[in-house]
Amino acid sequence: MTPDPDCLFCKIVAGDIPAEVVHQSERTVAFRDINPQAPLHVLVVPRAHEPNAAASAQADAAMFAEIATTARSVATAEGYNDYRLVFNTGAGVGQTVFHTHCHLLAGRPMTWPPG
Ligand code: IU
Repeated sequence: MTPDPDCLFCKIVAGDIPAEVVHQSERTVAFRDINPQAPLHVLVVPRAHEPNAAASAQADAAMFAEIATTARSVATAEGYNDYRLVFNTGAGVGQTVFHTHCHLLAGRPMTWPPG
């Protein structure tokens, strides 16, 4: 597992940049988004650097399940049964950090389709 020296989330995973970490496991880290879009807005990231969710799934098929169960644990611990998970994949749909991350959002009404 090689961190990308230019990757912000690799630096957060390494503890080189501070973040409010709410959950950690051997393979994942979950921390509060710096610009929250809901009362609960946490990013669940694999420690291993991959640029997006598909690349993480290809590298490690079990990673999606681990991200989903981590997100559920965080939501439950914060008192939410209902929540939304989002993987932006590609700059064209708003991905700005190219280290796989799952947005966990909860605590306000949400519309569909998303904007
Ligand atoms: P996106 O799906 O790539 O757009 O999401 C990146 C998220 O990373 C976005 O919600 C930012 O607010 C968040 N973020 C962060 O939590 N801490 C940071 O230092 C930076 C971005 I830069």
